[in-house]
Amino acid sequence: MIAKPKVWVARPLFPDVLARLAEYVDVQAEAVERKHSAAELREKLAHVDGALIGLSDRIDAAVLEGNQRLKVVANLGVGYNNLDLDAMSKAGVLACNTPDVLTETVADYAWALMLAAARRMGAAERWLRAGHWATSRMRFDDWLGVDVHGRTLGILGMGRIGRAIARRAAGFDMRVIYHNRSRLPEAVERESGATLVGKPELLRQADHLLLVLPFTVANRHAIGAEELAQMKPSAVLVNIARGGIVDDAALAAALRDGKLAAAGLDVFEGEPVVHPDLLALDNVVLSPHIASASEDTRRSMARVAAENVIAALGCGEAAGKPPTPLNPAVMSHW
Ligand code: 8YV
Repeated sequence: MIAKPKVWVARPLFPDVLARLAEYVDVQAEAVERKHSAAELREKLAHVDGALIGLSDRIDAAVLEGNQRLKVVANLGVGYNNLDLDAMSKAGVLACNTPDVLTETVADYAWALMLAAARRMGAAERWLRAGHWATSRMRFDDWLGVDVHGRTLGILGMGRIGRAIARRAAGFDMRVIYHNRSRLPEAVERESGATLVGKPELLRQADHLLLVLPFTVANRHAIGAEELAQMKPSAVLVNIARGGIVDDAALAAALRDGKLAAAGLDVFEGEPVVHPDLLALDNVVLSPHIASASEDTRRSMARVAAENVIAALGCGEAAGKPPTPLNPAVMSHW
């Protein structure tokens, strides 16, 4: 009997997804959630044919050096700044991510953060829970927030998630502007109801600025002190992309000094550690990188990752045809 391929699952995963993997492969699943060091990744990946990993697991040339066995790594997320695709291609390792299945859920969450930050929901809830409502005389002009409806929504980065965020703006009678590396095809622009503008225009005109950029070297601190200074003091900034896109210290300073009204942040530069200056502010809504975390979507992400590994290892109904490869050319050398 031919031995089943071996697959390492680096984070605890839904039992039904592990069972699906086990139909075809020998599964070694971690029971505890944690970040793995380069040395641990190197050791684990040396003895398996495939792996499902989290965003905190970084796969680069050093991790892959000398690895003759590994064929596929599936990232449990759409963003893949933790994967060095060049190094993976050179090592003949297929990289896969989880696009599409999370688009609408992440767009919903971007709106939740925008509304919560604009209407000061986090601070209001903390105030109520602390018992202040019952003991204070709340004034008619307390808790005034920023309107969302009828305002200008700016989107930096107009991929699948940016477009899903834009589509929702029609229900709020918003004008939508976006900035992107390249202009969207006319039909897509029409469907999103969005108009392309330069980055300075986007910063100056947006009442609500949503960051939906992939994290690349070029996008590091795409929003820093200089960019924040160009925004309206009444504006709201929302980041559901990657922490490093925003200079968190500069953002905290702008929020503290009244240069920006509020922010909603799901991602942070040094996450899971959050900049203490942000933690000290009341006009920022913070969440622990959960934009894709709905029951259905996290299950779908896990399933897509599993199907990629199964198919890449030549098993299952789609053998040889993983659904969402990032560097499919490597498969022609297998
Ligand atoms: C994470 C994300 O994958 O898809 C992405 O790029 O950032 C999220 O969906 C998720 O939080 C699991 O770590």
